[in-house]
Amino acid sequence: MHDKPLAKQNHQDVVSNPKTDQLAQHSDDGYGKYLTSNQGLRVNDDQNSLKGGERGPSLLEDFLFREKMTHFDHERIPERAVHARGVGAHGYFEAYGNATELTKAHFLQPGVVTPVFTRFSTVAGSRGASDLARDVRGFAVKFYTQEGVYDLVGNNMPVFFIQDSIKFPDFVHAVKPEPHNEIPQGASAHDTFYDFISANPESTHMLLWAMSDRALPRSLRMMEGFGVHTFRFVNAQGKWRFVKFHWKPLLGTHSVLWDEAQQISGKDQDFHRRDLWANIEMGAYPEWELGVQVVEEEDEHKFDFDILDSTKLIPEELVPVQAIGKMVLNRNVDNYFAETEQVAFCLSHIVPGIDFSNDPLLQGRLFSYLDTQLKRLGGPNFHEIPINRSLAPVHNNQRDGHMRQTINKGKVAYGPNLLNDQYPKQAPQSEGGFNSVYERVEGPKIRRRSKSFIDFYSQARLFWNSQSEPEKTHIVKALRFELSHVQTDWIRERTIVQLAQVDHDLASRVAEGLGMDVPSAEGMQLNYGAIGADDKAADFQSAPAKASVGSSPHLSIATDSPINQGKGSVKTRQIAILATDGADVAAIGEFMKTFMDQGAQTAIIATHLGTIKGQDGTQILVNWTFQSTSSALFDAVYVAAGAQSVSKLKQDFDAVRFVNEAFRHCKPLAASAEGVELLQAAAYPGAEGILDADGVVTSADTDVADLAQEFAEAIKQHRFFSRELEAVPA
Ligand code: HDD
Repeated sequence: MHDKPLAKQNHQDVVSNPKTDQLAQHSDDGYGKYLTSNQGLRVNDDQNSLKGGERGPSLLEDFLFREKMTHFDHERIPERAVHARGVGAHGYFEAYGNATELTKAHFLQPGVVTPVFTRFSTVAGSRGASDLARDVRGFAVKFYTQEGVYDLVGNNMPVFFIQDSIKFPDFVHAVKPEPHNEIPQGASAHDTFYDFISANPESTHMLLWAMSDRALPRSLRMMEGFGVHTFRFVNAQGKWRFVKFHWKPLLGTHSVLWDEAQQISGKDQDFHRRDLWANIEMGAYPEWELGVQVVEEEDEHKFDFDILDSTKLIPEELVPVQAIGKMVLNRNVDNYFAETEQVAFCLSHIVPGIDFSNDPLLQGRLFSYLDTQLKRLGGPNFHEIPINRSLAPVHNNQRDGHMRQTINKGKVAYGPNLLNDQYPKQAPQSEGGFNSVYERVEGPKIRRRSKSFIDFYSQARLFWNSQSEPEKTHIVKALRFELSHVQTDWIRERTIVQLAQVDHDLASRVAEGLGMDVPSAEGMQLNYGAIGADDKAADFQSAPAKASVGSSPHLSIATDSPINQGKGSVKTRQIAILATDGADVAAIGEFMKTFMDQGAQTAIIATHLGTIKGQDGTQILVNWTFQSTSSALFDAVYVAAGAQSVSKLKQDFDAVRFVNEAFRHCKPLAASAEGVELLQAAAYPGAEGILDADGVVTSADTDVADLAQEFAEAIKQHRFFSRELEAVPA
């Protein structure tokens, strides 16, 4: 059916794969080549316009000027309607071969390795917005399988804000900058968003996810991915089962604090894309396992929620996630625009062995993605753009259209035909022809939300109950921050009332920070969503969250949660070493070697760039100064020994603040010998006990071996939220 199967290969080999080879045919680096026009004409002078005399008028005849200027004038294309800000990378997916009973999809068969392209994105911000916004993250993976392109277009959260895609334009208009003044950029903390949220309680569950630490990933390499919807797996015997997709990061799932995120957005708005790029360039390839939750057809209704409702998830305690393969991202793009900007993900890109469910949010997406590419990428031939091109051969009767590349031979452009012996022929299922699963569909033609969807608060409560105390504190703080940016009182009040339907403690803790009590829901219509003009609103009001809702530990990203167990590592962690002239350079060298051998990355932060001279005269290169970087960009901080160095650092406000902030952001700190004095200097009201705090490692002497070991254990804990104190003079 197809040319040579992709043999199982290791990291290095997989860099050169059929997709890379296909893209290579379209790549050009121009080095060693003469400058030409787009027509291949070698250009002799590209620096001067053609004029009538050196000081004369420019001539219309100057076709080189016109071609160059015209192409420049049309370089910009519409940004994506949502998810405009993103970063992509190439890699491969290796099947574990344990899904053959579940699906006939070729890329999931034993030993099959498939090239992939993955694009991560934020949702609300424009293309130039900051990476570290509080937002949902897009997690879109394009599999170039031998049966065609398969797109799994997910997010880093397993549920969504709305139950029916017809509401998507409303939701997006509400979260995007307000239309009268285009404010705020890439943020949900404003009136229209909370007006929508407080009128559409179907969004309550997702609101809590968006206010949780999940919305502030430490790195795109350290976040989960979810297909969100219920899909179907179809096996070779035609048997189908419901399936939900998960991506589990091998580095664990970790986040930053909101104050830190704001600092990072100020210091480096490319924080996430730089992190991904740099780690791939260094060979620290990020990896995720693809997992599935499988529900038999006959078990569709065994849950106390509807699996076709995308505001609901299936707790892993009820249906465990089975890992069926692994994705490794191991090659950065050669050109951002050509690859990451022009990549087009469409949910309708599926392969035999995978199919859709009747989830009303999914159904609308099947239209929107294809539709939106027509405008953004200039027409129906976007599939021919190299990054979107299938590795499986394409043969059909779709012709012409803007920017058509393929030259379809012959006079037959229709089917059925006899002139061309019916070619290109319909493929029998035995030959990989795709056919939708057979499903009896019955019911009146109706525009109505299913009653089985009308429980807006129970899973929100499940999520809240599943959070650790620090995670709950972060959700409360996030809602206080967001609602304090809402100008309209009654929108704040309505939102608090919605939260009270989930959990009263949640609502009262948020209200307290807003200087208000929890208003009564008495006489308040809580749900305006899902209701047509002639519907009785009362029929669509949800009861408060079921008291019986327990918790699902897999929903917490605390270091000791099931999803992070055994994943603590210093690999790719950024460690700041604070030192200046007079530091113990020998000890610093030993410290750096210890951590770089474990795959961590270290950087020396000093009071000046260049090199610092150690107490023994040896020199070491400085990476940053306290003015050119921030502790927010690092995972951990070590203060090196050396009396002269430490006394200089103690006099430097930025050095003191660097430690102070890192402590406030609950990061692991370490110091050797005199270095301990800088930690003490950074203490602030309420943090007098800085040296005894969790995650602070010190040694009286300059021997770094033991200290490094203890510090590594602290770094594996990611953060020490036990010391999250209110009053910090940062
Ligand atoms: Fe969407 C882009 C994910 C609901 C309509 N969406 C887009 C991208 C991701 C998602 C990751 C960026 C793809 C890329 O990187 O190029 N969208 C989701 C998820 C949803 C979701 C996980 C809910 C489960 N989206 C959703 C709905 C609709 C859309 C309900 C409309 C019916 N999404 C779009 C879009 C975008 C898009 C307007 C904008 C750019 C694009 O498609 O390529 O078609």
